[in-house]
Amino acid sequence: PFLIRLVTDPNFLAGECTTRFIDDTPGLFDFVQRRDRATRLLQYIGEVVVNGNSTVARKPATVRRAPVVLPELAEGQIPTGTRDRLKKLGVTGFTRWVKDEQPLLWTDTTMRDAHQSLLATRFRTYDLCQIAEAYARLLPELFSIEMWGGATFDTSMRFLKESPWKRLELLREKIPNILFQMLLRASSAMGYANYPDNVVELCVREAADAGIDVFRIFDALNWTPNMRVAMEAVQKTDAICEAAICYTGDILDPDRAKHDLKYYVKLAKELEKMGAHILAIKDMAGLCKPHAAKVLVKALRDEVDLPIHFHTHDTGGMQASSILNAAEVGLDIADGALAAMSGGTSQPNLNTMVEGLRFTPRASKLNSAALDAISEYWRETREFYSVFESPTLAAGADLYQHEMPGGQYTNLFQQAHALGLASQWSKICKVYADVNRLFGDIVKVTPTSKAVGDMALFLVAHDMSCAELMESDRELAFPRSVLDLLSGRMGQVEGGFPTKVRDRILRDEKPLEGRPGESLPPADMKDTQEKVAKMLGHEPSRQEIVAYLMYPQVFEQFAQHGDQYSDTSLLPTPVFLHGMEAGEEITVEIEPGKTLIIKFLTIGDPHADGTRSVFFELNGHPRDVTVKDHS
Ligand code: 3PY
Ligand code: ZN
Repeated sequence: PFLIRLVTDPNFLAGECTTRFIDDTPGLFDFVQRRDRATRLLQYIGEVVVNGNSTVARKPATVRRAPVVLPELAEGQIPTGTRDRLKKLGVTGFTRWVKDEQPLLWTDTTMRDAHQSLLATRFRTYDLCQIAEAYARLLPELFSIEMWGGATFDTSMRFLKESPWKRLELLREKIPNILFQMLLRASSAMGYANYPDNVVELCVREAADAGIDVFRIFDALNWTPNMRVAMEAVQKTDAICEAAICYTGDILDPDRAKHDLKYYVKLAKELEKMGAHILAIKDMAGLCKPHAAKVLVKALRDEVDLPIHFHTHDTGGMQASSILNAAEVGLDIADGALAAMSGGTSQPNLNTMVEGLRFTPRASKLNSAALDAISEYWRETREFYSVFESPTLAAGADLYQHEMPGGQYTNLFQQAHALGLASQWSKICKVYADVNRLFGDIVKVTPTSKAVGDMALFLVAHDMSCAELMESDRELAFPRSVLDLLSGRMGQVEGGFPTKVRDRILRDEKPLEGRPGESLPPADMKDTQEKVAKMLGHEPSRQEIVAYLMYPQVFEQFAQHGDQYSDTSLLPTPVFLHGMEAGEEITVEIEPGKTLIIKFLTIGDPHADGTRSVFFELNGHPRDVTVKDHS
């Protein structure tokens, strides 16, 4: 069509075809560009129709294709919310308001932790954006929406082939009034290893500029020196620095003195001194039992002058009681997930907890009907992701022995399954607990939980107990994460790792002294910029530089995907994951006002060279693409 347009253009026919003609006819290249994006999208759909999407291990028998019906929304101005209040009062005035507020405030984690914990972090921006305006209009009383950080940065590029930055930008546009919250792994930022200080600082600056209001910062070993760089970086912005104590053990158990009440109070005071604006209790494994929650929150209330925000996972099934108990002794903010995305390894049910507090002094101003309507959207949307669901894994009381984080629980099971060890699941849980003790009873959360999990799988696969490991001096290729943990590359633990264990595993490797960030050379930003520019063929934005610094290979593959197929995040989820069905028609808005109507017709028989033609109609005109059949 480009050539046809060219040769039928009146100026061309009149012999005017010089480079000037091209310069003066910009529409020509718009057309090429538009056509090119459409072709690349068709190529993508064709690839998935013929070969499947590699993110989806096997196609389920039935796939939900019907779009989800959205709640009806009134027009007019978006109501004001916590973000407007933060802007008006500044951080100090805002946190004072939080402390003085009588109702318990709520964070909805559905857009981050809930799908991270239930669906391997696979929710796509497409589906998050559809419901965003409903949040802004119907739930302005939410304290915050947790929608970024944790595993989302990695998985969005690695599996979903979409930009985490674009997600933030699009949601921010649609929800200007409610605080956006992210989970930041302190010196590991949005990654799994410690990064140089200047990388952590850049991550924070860019995230704040792009619209993050609350940074929940934790260190996977509760080692505060490793939180300082991230906390100070947040304090230089207008955002809220929420510092977390990671809860492990059981403050009620006299035999678990390492992580007792005194330990947490001391930690909280240290974080307050370091300038935290809000204190989070990050109970990533759902271990903080109902009575313990009351004791802990009461003590922290008495000893620390910061608002307290409680995050837990419902793996054991009773964490709503912990939140409601904590609410009785002055908890300020709690995390929940909307009903359809709650429970199990996710957060407890926000809808029913809000009802649970109705007619009490801590009753919320949130509208229950609105919570239910939005939850209904999530219930239906979840069906798009059925392929990522894990079988329900009810935790037994052994949860309090192995202490696996919610996000890891089903994941490790899947890993065990892939290694043919699923039938030994209860043994893996037991060995996980043994490995924790072997390492000195540590905090287990990304990335330290991965090291403990990898070691447990390693030992079970080698049919070896912790005691046998320590008795033998056989040379073994330990998982990389285990070496990183024991060598101090994930940071230090108070009192250090047990020397004998460290020596047995590290052998001749010398462990790192002090804070990893101190010995890591700063990233060379100029050099990085040049590398990324070469990779992309254009000057990179600072956001692209951050994405590259976090995950160089994943970012490169993501950029290649964009080159090859253009922006596939615009496709509806069933199409992105499973392709199209014969006769199905979709509309894809590639930019405001530019819509493609794509109808999939059929796949042709294989050609001699192993390729197939895939036939479509694009805006009513027949089009086909050629795809190599890998079957
Ligand atoms: C993460 O780091 O992604 C977590 O959710 C830890 O709990
Ligand atoms: Zn969590």
